[in-house]
Amino acid sequence: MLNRRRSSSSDLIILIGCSATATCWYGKAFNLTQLYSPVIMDKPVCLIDTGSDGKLCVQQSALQILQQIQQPVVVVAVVGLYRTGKSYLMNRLAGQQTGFALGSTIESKTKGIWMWCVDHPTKAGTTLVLLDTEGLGDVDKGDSKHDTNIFCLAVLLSSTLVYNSRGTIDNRASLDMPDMFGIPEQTVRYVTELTECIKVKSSDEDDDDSSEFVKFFPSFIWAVRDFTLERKIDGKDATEDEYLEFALKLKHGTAKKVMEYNLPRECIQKFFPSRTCFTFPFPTAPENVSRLESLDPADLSFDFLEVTDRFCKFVFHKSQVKKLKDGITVTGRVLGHLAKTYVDTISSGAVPCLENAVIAMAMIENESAVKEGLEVYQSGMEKLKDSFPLELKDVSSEHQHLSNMATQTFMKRSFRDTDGKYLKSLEENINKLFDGYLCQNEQASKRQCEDLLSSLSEPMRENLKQGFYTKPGGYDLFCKDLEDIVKNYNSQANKEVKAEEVLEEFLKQKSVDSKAILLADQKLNEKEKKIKEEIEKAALLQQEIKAKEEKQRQLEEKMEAEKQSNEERMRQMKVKMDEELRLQREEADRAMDSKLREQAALLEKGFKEKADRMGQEMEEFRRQNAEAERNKAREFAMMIENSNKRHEQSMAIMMQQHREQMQAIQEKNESSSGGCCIL
Ligand SMILES: Nc1nc2c(ncn2[C@@H]2O[C@H](COP(=O)(O)OP(=O)(O)O)[C@@H](O)[C@H]2O)c(=O)[nH]1
Ligand SMILES: [Mg+2]
Repeated sequence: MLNRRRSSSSDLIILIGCSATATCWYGKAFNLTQLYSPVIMDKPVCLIDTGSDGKLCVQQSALQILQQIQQPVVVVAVVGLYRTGKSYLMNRLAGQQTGFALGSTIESKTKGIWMWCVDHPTKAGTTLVLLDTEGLGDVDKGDSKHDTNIFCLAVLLSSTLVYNSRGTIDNRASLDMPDMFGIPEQTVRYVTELTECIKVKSSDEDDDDSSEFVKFFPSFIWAVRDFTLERKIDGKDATEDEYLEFALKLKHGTAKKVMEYNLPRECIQKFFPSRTCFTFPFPTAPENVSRLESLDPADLSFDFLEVTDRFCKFVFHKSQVKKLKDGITVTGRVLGHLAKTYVDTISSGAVPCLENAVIAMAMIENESAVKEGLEVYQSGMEKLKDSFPLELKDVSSEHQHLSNMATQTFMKRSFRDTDGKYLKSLEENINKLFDGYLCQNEQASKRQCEDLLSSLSEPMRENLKQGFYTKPGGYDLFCKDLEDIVKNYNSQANKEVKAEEVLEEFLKQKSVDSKAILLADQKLNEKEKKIKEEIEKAALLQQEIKAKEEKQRQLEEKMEAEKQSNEERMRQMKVKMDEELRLQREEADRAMDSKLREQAALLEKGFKEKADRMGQEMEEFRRQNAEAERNKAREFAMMIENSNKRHEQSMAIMMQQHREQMQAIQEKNESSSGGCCIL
């Protein structure tokens, strides 16, 4: 782990590593508050590698790191030919001199995809994930499919893709056919191959759905290294971005050569929602260039430092948090799952599909969201359990509070729970737990009430043992003692959930003694005994009714708590639904803006036919967006309806119990009034 401290004399930030002192040369990009936040990794690790079977595989240790990152991630991936300074540039973004291994021989160092997670220097609460890829077109590998896969994964996993190339658009090329970023045309095919390597929807297997790429593709930065020419177009100075647009300019005509020339350019324009260019001058004297990482910043060219600084600032300020289809934010944890899903798909020979990835992510995340929600509920209730027995209203209100918190926790992590399956699972599990806690509270209450009665009736037990009540007038004495016990008990246990039930049981037990005492009491004649017996029976029944009524009241209280929890759940679901719809709309608007810009550019440059095609694409886009919104709204409405139905059903069950109890009470009442001559 690194220690960071601020240099006292200047704005430079000194990063002290375990092996060397590294200077953060974009110094001012940091501010003090971020200085002391923890650095996640002190060096990069391999994220995606080639296994012994020659297939791509994800490194478990890297997944474990991502698993711990709960923050949203900005993912910057670099791609391009091998040995073009990609790793060096990524180290700059990490604010370090060393980190990703640089190749100083002809053999490229980076294999597969390497990852470095650092605190985002400007976006608090966000992690910057840097992905350095193995260079494309390494002749030694002789496996172009492998290159395509690496390129494809970089596109799929990043929110900003840095397309790195060395060399310039030479004079000859720039006047006539600028070669693509100085990269041989054969490497540009990776972009055109994306249409076959990435699917948006799983359903239209053979359809080309690349017109939708722009919705989820990363923004695009072209980094041209060792750019030694003046940036001039038609003799006029051009900005870096103008230069990029110039390089991407399409040619008129339908000849095969023109089409081949246009295709990758069209793909870049169509697929990537935004494009920017940085032209880096030669970094230092030629004899130093192979040991760039060990050079003092003072030995680097001022212009090179200036562009690098501007590049880093641009990435820090403009790179967005990685989003999944439908605008869902990607955290480190989700990025790990995403990498695994895509790599597994590619290794199995299938084509990665954005829609399927979202479904897979949603499944993993929603299951975890249920677990997290339950943990919140359970840990809160476990704490409450220490103070059992409690009044029902106290248990219920804490249940409601924790259930709301659990729903909030669930909502924070879950997404695309369109049929409410996971929310339902959370609800059912919480209710199961709640029933369990209610039961434990009742047992604790029962124990407490029984203990109380046991201690209050201790003298009576002693009297019974001694035969104290076995004498004329003994029954009245017994009744008096019993009355005192009940009075005392009621004053001490009246708030206990089990108070009435335990008392009912106690009185039933005592009625055995009472009957014997009454029978033996010679002070009373037969008629008086009969009357007393009936009075006692009526009192017992009264207690039974009281206990049943209390149970019924408690059921109603539970029903009310359930009703309120359900209302709160539905409210939170509605908020979530609106948020997801908003994100979906935002994503559609962004894509539409990008298409409108492309269309305007095509029209301006006289490509009417292409512009018309784009117009049709947009029409189709609008239709799809509207349909997607309608579907989402319908799915949510159905979910809420199902949830309400579920709630109504459980209410109906409770009401049925309620009715049965009432009936039982009524029947008791009728039979007792029929049998009792004195009431
Ligand atoms: N000429 C030149 N060399 C560079 C530049 N950046 C890095 N290098 C050197 O190029 C070699 C390969 O760099 P590296 O970052 O490993 O390239 P990668 O294979 O694309 O990752 C190293 O010796 C670096 O010192 C640059 O902008 N221009
Ligand atoms: Mg490298």
